[in-house]
Amino acid sequence: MRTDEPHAIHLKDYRAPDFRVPEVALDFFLDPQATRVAARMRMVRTGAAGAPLVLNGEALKLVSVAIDGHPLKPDQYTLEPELLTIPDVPDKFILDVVTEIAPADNTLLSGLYTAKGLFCTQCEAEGFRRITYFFDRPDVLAVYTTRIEADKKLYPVLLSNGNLMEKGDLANGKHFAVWNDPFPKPSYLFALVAGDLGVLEDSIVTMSGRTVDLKIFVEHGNEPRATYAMDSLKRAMKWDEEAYGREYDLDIFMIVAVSAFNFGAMENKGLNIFNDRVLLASPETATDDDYARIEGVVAHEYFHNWSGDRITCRDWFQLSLKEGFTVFRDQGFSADMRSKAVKRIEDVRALRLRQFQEDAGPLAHPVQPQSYITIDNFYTSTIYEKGAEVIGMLKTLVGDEAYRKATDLYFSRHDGQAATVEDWVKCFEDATGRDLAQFRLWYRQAGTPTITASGHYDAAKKTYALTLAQALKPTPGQPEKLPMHIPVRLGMVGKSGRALPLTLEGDNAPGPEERVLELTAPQQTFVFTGVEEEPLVSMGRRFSAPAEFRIEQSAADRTHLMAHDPDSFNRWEAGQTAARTAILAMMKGAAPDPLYVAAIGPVLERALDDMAFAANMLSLPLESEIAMAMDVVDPDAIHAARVALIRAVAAAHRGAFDALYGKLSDTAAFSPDAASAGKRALRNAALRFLTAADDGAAADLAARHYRTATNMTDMVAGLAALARMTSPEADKAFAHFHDRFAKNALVLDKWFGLQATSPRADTVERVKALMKDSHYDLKNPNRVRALIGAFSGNQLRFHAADGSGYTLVGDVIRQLDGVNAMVAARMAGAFETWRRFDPARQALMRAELEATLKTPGLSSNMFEVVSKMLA
Ligand code: B3K
Ligand code: ZN
Repeated sequence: MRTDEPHAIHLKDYRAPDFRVPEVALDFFLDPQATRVAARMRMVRTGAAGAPLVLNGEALKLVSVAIDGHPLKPDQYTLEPELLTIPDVPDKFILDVVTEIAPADNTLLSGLYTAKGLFCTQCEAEGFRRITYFFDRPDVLAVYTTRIEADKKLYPVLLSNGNLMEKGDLANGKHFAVWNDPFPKPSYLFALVAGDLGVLEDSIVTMSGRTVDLKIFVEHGNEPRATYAMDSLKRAMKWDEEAYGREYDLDIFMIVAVSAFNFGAMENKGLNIFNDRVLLASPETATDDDYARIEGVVAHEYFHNWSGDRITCRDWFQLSLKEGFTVFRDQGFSADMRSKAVKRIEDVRALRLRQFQEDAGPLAHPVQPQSYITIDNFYTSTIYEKGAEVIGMLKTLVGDEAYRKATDLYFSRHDGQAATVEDWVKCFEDATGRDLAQFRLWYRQAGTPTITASGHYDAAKKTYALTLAQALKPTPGQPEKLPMHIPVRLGMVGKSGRALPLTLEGDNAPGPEERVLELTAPQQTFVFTGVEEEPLVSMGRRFSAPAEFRIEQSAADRTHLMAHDPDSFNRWEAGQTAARTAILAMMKGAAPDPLYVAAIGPVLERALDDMAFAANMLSLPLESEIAMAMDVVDPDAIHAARVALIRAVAAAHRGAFDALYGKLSDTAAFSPDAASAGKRALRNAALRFLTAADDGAAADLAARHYRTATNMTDMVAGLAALARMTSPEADKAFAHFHDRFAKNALVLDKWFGLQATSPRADTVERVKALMKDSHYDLKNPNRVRALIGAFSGNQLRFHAADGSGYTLVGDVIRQLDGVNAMVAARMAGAFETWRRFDPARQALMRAELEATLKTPGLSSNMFEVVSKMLA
């Protein structure tokens, strides 16, 4: 057990820094084992006279420190493991610090590290302090000049933020480059890359007519696999000009792809660094989902240039200010590039899967947390995805035009600043004149509100009274909750299938067919008049709030909405609710709901009208989504019932699935566009049902699908079907895939992942065997996530009743903690739902968590998540 319990940092303790640092000059002498960093910083006191200079530093060897050119003697400063304190400093001075670091030993992948012969940095949130001593906090903004010196043969490419000022050759086979970034930025946006890389080049002319060079650096030979990212970047740059009036500001924008990275990508000013998983794509190696993710992440990081870089966060409690907003921006971009309805469905699905789960468990926290031990643990779905939902609600409440006015105001008012969530909301109040006091609760209160609707139709008066009630359960540290300000978008559908006008009592003209009600009290009744027939309420259209919408509806009502709701999102939602209800009933012994099974008929008949949407209509709620609806989760029963419902649908519509599959089986050349991807998604959805029996015939079809595939999407669909089966066909296909892609790490990750997510009874054993595969590597986060991360998302097998899944993951996270604590702590999230299972499983999971907490030398990252889960 840790004795030095790490202490928490609280928002209420925020204090402005005592010094400004207008300029920083960094001089890097690169060497994998001993890199020397000479930092020169101009310091100006802004706080209390006489306050000491206290700088962050971690895993550094201090070589020398000097003030205004005078080296300090050891008694003039104190050095602690994570701080350098100089008690006596003037009000204005130049500080020179020389440190030495060992990038090759940096398995945490935070600060400066090497991977496959490449130097690269990751400084968000607190990695810069692993490079030199500094005010490693987001409210200290400096102009950086970076000089890099390195061996020319090994590291021909030398990059940092901003514009290239100078480069040249030096003696001993060395060379150098000098970069200057004129935009003041916090240290977390600093970046450096050095290595032998290929480059894909392009350029774009911005809205004011400036030409910007675009460069994507990749391993030699991978240049063609960066063309989709380049294309996405150009579209994103244009979109941000049109949708938000944001123009790019430097003369060059660069992206570098690296193979060892703790998460997706990083928005360093002018030099984004990407996990190659979200950058490289070709039809032979990437699925349609990969393409969509690349488009989204390239846009996300680019959009940060304004929402994050030009305007950054005052402190890490404001993280959602940049992350929630930037997610909202990238979601809008992807929706415009693809289908709005399908994008919304995917986003809501992801939100429910991760964020609702987080909100319902021991790690629940508000969009603006009040305290943390390790900020790395707070790059969560709540900060990102719920943060984006909060912005979506603001837009819904104020309308599109006022939204743009507010964001324009935000960008002009706070450009160059480190801002707060409060600054952001204030811009909405100032731009629209609305009072958002109650709305601010969305930032402060954790938990997913429930909105329960009940209606009363008065046939004689032709009125419909709709009562909406909101409730929010306690979450850790927040026993009492206040009522929220919730936009509820809705429509009413008649039994005939027509949309009914929504005229509220007191309106002087017939109302529209859709409107947004503002729920602000614990309970409110809205009376609609002129309602010609008893309506079915279509509530929470397009998911107008990150809430759980509840309304008493029969299976017949749901299947009616599934077919007739004019809002396609809610047609999908009705289908999901119907399927979930059916599966829950089947777990109690009911037969598959014949109404739901029949309702798939019309979906198939209309499938070709919007294929991507139809594919979503055909995809049943995931096992973990069904678990969310249970008080005590029974993973085996959920799996069995879900499979039984799929089989019932498959049996009832065999002919239609066959016909659809055949019709979509042409061999047009691959194109990653949304329409082509939708077609593949629909065909692969049909394959899921056509192979539902998991028997010999199913294996033959899946194997044929795999063998005849001309792109990775179809190969993976075939392989995913085979992964469910124990058959020679499956073994053959997996062996073939392995041999064909053994040299391609990203594709091999799929091979690991598909086996880890299999429902087969021997999955735990197979995962253990795969951990001994020569390609498995605890030091590579992508590989660990592909195998262990995927396995812990396999509800059926991770939660195996004998506890074998828990031990497997428990052992890995404890071992990984010593290698890469950030990734390990994130992976420990697998145990987050432990209290929602039966007592036997709870005890097994608890034992893993307790064993973890007792591990000697446990990181504070892991300590924080595990102790909170056990609290
Ligand atoms: N801002 C980074 C995330 C950094 C995570 C640090 N633990 C990527 C992004 O959200 O765009
Ligand atoms: Zn981001």
